[in-house]
Amino acid sequence: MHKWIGAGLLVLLLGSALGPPRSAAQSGITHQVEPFLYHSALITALAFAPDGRLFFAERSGDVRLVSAAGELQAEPVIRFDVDTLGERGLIGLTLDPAYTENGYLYAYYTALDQGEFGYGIQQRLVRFTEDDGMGGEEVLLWELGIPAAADKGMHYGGNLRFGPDGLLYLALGDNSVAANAQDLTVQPGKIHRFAVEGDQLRPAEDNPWPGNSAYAIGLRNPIDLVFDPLSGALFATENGPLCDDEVNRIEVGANYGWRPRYGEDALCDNETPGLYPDYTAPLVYYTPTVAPVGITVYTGEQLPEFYGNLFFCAWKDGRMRRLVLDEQRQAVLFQESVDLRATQCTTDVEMGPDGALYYVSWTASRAGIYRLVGVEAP
Ligand SMILES: [Ca+2]
Ligand SMILES: [Ca+2]
Repeated sequence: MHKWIGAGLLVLLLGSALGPPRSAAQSGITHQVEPFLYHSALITALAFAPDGRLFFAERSGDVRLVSAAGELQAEPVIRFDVDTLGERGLIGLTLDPAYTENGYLYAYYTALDQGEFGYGIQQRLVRFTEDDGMGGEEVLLWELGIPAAADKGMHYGGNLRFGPDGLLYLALGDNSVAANAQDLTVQPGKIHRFAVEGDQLRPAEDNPWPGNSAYAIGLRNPIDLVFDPLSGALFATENGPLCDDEVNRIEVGANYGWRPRYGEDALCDNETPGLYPDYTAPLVYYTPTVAPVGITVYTGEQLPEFYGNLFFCAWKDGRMRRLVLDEQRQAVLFQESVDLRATQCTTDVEMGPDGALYYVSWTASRAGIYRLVGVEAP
């Protein structure tokens, strides 16, 4: 489903659907919801520093910083000149694995055309150095021009993450052209894996298609990535058309099946197993769609009942899904919506260094960042 659009209306429609809050005793759940930061701008990605400070991306182009105590720094850390048509904007943010030593942050955004390519816009992956809350000059590591004629302002993905292998993974949507997802000569519609070498990104040496940054293909609009701390597996959310929203376990060289005329002259893959020979089944899928966005795995101590569970936010209904995985991390044993009281899980969800589960609630009132914290057992 399309994101970033019409959420105000969505909130009005959903406001009454959340139902009365359950007490901890009734539900057997021992968490409670706490506001962390009220903030009206649309936050697309959360990125914690090891010291508890939280960087976050606003879709309109600012990276902001909030202290572990919830105090927002007045000045943005850095401001990017972004295009916000459709699903464009600042949509990815992550810290370097050695951030504590080098202060590096990486961002992914859709930039206004600078003229030199003759395209409408560029998708850019940049790095900047943060020092005492302020970002230095951005360094362009990678960019992709989008032919204006083909682009509809939709499906750019995408967050970016460093894996346990030290390589940088980027989730790219298909730029509204389904054929891109199966075409290894173009980059949209895939998850890419790069080695960062100085100020350049190179395809990782053991990528499945030599010399190509593609790591997995056949994706329509993957939004967020998480490396499972328990297994090292990579999980990613994926947005299907009117069917097959997915959470995928991303395997090297796998094809997740998105292609032209999907769901039109053929049925959707997940309800028609065997339809597409190269198709890799998702961990779980949703038809009708819910628009899965931010994702994380919880491994903190505050919420022991959630340990090892996968969580994702759904843009379309504002619910936070909790997925309990099997020991091999290959299948979903159980899932439910988490009780968020009157808040929603609109975009990203991340575990903080304090072991609370933070999420973005973009609602008509009291929008901002909330967290699930543990409650002392009675
Ligand atoms: Ca798929
Ligand atoms: Ca996340």
